[in-house]
Amino acid sequence: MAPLKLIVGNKAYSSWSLRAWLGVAVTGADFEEVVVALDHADTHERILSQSPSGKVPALHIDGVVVWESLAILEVLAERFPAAGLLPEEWEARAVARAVAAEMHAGFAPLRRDMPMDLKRMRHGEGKTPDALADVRRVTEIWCDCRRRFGADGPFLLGGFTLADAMYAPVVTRFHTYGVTLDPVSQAYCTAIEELAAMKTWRHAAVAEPWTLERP
Ligand SMILES: N[C@@H](CCC(=O)N[C@@H](CS)C(=O)NCC(=O)O)C(=O)O
Repeated sequence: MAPLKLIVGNKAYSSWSLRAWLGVAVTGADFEEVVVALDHADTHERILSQSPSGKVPALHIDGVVVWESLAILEVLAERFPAAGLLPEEWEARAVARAVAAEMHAGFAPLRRDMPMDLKRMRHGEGKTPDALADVRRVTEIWCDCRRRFGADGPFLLGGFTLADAMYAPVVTRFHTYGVTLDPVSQAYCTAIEELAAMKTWRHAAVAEPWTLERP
């Protein structure tokens, strides 16, 4: 297989990019990374030359371009089955897909009011009633997954799967905005933050030259 190429946005702010990047990172495959700075005059043109939707992330794999973070994760799960991005057991696999799809399709208030920001702590901001309702649903999902499937590891379905990639930016948001969590959710957040790939991404995000006041 030719090396993969992943197009991402600013690591400090592009939560959709983080999801796909984690998926690629856990496959262990060689990949080229192209970072396109968001909110610049040429951003749209640069992304469009690599991604037909005009959005990041986009994955170039064996001559095919795949866009949409969840589709990228599904393709990676299919092409790299040993990476375990989808659990083997059918019930866990079904739930992984359901909670990943719920993240992809929903939680608009959480995404609007607590945008990912790896450059600043924003305690005291973002905790609108609608965002806090999303926090309750997210932590309900996490606690349910951990109770039902968490015996074999610290992640939602035990081992790291595409569901964890989808929720990883939410973990960073809870940290940035100082959201108080139940012990199970807090332990899950720690497991995500301790991932080597997550530390690599965060480190690169902090070193980026671009800083946005309001991501
Ligand atoms: N549904 C898409 C969302 C992608 C998205 O909105 N990406 C943002 C960055 S996080 C983007 O490309 N923005 C560039 C722009 O709108 O110019 C996915 O899951 O990949």
